[in-house]
Amino acid sequence: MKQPTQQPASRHTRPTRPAALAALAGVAAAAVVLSVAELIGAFFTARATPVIALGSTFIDFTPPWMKDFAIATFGTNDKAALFVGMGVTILVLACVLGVAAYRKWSLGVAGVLLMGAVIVASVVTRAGVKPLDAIPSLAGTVAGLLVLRLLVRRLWRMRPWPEMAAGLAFKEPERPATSRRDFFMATGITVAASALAAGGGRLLSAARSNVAQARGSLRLPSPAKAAAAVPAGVQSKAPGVTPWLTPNQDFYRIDTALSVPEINARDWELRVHGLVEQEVRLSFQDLLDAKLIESHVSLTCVSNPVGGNLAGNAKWLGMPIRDVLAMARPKDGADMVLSTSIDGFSASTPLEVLQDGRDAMLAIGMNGEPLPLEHGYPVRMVVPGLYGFVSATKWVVDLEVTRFADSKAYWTQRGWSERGPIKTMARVEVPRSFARVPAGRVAIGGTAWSQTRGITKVEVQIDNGTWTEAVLSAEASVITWRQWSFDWDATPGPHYIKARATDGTGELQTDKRADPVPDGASGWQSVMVTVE
Ligand SMILES: Nc1nc2c(c(=O)[nH]1)N[C@H]1C(S)=C(S)[C@@H](COP(=O)(O)O)O[C@H]1N2
Ligand SMILES: [Mo]
Repeated sequence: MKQPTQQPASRHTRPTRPAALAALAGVAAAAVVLSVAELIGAFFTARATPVIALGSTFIDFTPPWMKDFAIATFGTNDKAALFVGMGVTILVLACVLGVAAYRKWSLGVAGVLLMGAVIVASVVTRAGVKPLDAIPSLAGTVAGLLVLRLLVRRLWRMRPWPEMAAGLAFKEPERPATSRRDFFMATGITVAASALAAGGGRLLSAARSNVAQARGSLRLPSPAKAAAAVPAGVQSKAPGVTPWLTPNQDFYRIDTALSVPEINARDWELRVHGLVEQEVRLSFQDLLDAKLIESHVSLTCVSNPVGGNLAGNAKWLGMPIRDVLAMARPKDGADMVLSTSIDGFSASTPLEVLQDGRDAMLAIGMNGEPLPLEHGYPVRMVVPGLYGFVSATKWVVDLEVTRFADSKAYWTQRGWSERGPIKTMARVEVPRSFARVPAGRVAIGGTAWSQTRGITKVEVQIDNGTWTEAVLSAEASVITWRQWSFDWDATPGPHYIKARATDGTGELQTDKRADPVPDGASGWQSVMVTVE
């Protein structure tokens, strides 16, 4: 009879490249942590899964220069860039963890527990997240630890005896040795199961969410005060200029929300409190029943660089904020309204701006549709004349009447200004920067804005020639952007096109270059083109 169990030859195979295999084990364990949390997380708040919570925490700690850099470099792809960066970081840490666990198991345990603690800490500190939402991350951490143990043990069994780490609980000689193939099999199965769990978690949470469906079947009421008719000729005559009205799917999106908050309109409530005579609570039905207004308003992001496209123009439907404030009756001394979203973002808006005649509103509709989820469904703020970071709170749930001296908003705490009136800007859209155009008549055109002051003049300069007035398209209102065009008789060679606007108070757009931080970019845009 043959001896069935002992296979001394294979037991003494030393794993070739043990560090690489251990790193692989670490990566598999990290995949288990994240995917198990994702799967179980389908039954909890979406913002509480490790990847989203870690990313959100990272965003909150992002210094202003880095936010500025990210938006300047990646624009509205800044979130994708963040995920790639996080993925690489997690990958590297997981490799280190695997190697550490292989060398000394107690180090592996400490590493996994430390990562678990960081994940749980970032989960439970998210706004609107309940302590129970830590369960998916805890379960993921435990599962990751078990898998790491399983895989690392297989690696140890490939080691020759003298190298066995001292003090291991189990007696190795009695156990069968492991082959490389066995290790790769176990790792492969783990990674495949993780992918399945993560995908399943995704599908499950999508299926469990009915917010998108509820939005689809929502009927918007008609406004008590309709939007002023848009005059003919608001569109620039230059072909290729951006549409005057931005379709919802093309509207820029900027926010700190890695997973779009899903709020049931039926559960939505706005609390108005602070320095007020009367605390007010509004339900979504209260908004539907209120006297709504409709108005075209152009939004602009403070992070928009000169010539950038973080601006959009839409028709908004909503309840005037001054009507809400009239119910609450602000006390003397209040000068600011701090609006907060369900995920913790906040904006500080001057009280007087919300009470003057402009169409500041709690918006529920965008271009005739309920707000898209990523633009704040079910309710957001829209305030003409102010950059979004101090006014346009999406998924808004709380208005605190307070004072600038007492409270700081999200981005103000991170080095941006506390107030943000929009700066006058003329943008050249055609021809594009570095375009090659044929000689002869070339249509130059673009969009200018100076919300609440309006645009009364746009001038164009070719190379260092004289500033010449462009043709202004029709103006819808002083709170929407205004387009322009300019016919240029282009001669061969390289040329620079510059544009600048004058606002309704007669003030010329400043040529002083400023970065977006802390209160918006300025300067005249210059576009280089080659005429052939
Ligand atoms: N909840 C929430 N609201 C927010 C933000 C955010 O990060 N979170 N960003 C603000 C900023 S900086 C801008 S420019 C506008 C952009 O609105 P949009 O994404 O609908 O274009 O939303 C504002 N409202
Ligand atoms: Mo913004």
